This record gives sequence, C-alpha cells and structure tokens, in this order.
Amino acid sequence: MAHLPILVAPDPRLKLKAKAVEAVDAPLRRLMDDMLETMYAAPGIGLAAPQVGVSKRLLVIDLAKDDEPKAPLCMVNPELTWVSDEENTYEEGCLSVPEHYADVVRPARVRVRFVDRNNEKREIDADGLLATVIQHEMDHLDGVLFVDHLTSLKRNMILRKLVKARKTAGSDAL
Ligand code: K1U
Ligand code: ZN
Repeated sequence: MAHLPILVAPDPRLKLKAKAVEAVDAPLRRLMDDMLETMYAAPGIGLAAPQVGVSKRLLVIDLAKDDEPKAPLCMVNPELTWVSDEENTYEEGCLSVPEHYADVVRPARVRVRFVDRNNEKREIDADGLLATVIQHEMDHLDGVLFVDHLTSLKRNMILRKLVKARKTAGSDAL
C-alpha cells in the first residue's frame, strides 16, 4: 500500500466534477487501500479520490476511534436518495484545507446509495457525524470544498492564508 500526496486548496484539480467509476476492479480496490492508508496516516476520518488527484467518484470514511477496530467504508458512485429537512451544524475540517475549521450547516440525516468494495449495491441511512462526513466527501466529488459553504469573506480569507502558507513553505525550502 502507498501513501498518496493530498492536494491542498486552491489547487484547481479540487474544483473539478469527478467522473463515474465504471468497474470495481483490482486497480480500483488498490486505490481504495491506498486512500485508506493515506487517510489513517494524515490522520483523517474521510478522504475523496479528487483529494489525491484522481477524478473518480470514490470516497473512503472511517469513524472508528483509536481504541476501536478499524471500520472502513468505501463508497463508489455515491448518490443521496433522501435528505432530512432538519439541519445540523458541525465544525468541519478538511485535509485539503489544512489547519482551518469552520461551522457548516447541512441536512442532519441522509440516505445514500452506493456500490461497495465488493461491487455490491447498498443503501444506508446516516445521522450525526457520519451524515456530515458523507456529505463533505460527496461535495469533493463535485468540486465543492467546505469553505464554499461559508461567506465569500471567510472563504477568501482562508484561501489567501493557504496561498501565503504555501509561499512561505516554498521559500523555507530554498
Ligand atoms: O479532508 C477530508 O475530507 C477529511 C476530513 C473529513 C471531515 C472531518 C470533519 C467534518 C467533516 C469532514 C477530515 O478528516 S479532517 C480531520 C479530522 O476531522 C479528524 C482527524 C483525526 C481525528 C478525528 C478527526
Ligand atoms: Zn475535505
């Protein structure tokens, strides 16, 4: 398995709409394993393929705590088939927007249909943190970042700081 580099905003590849996956085959399962390893190492609780530069509708999630057995969830071509009217606010983070966190309002409960790692069609209901992370990762598949849910003032402030941090890191390396 391999650690994959995670793209950081404002990388234009994070703004693309990802393409549907045509087959859950050995190369795709290898990508899932690499994404899980990358997510665990980051550490994070979710990761979408566009974040590692792969424009495919694939995401991985694991909400297990450090003292619990791993519980990876791989979703291929996920679709929301129902969302609640009730909303929930959660302070979100993103491995592609490092060191920035902000409250985002989303539907509190969702039903998501997807194809799993074994190529089986599945549909699950989610609430709480799982509902939030599913929606956050599905946004990545449409080129949307959590900062796109904020006011343009807050979004531009965060993006400007990321550009400045990248320039500083580049000049430190000289
Ligand atoms: O970049 C990503 O999409 C992953 C992101 C998922 C997420 C977190 C919180 C709300 C919505 C979506 C992260 O995993 S950020 C890191 C994080 O939240 C975390 C890391 C270690 C332990 C617990 C949480
Ligand atoms: Zn993210």
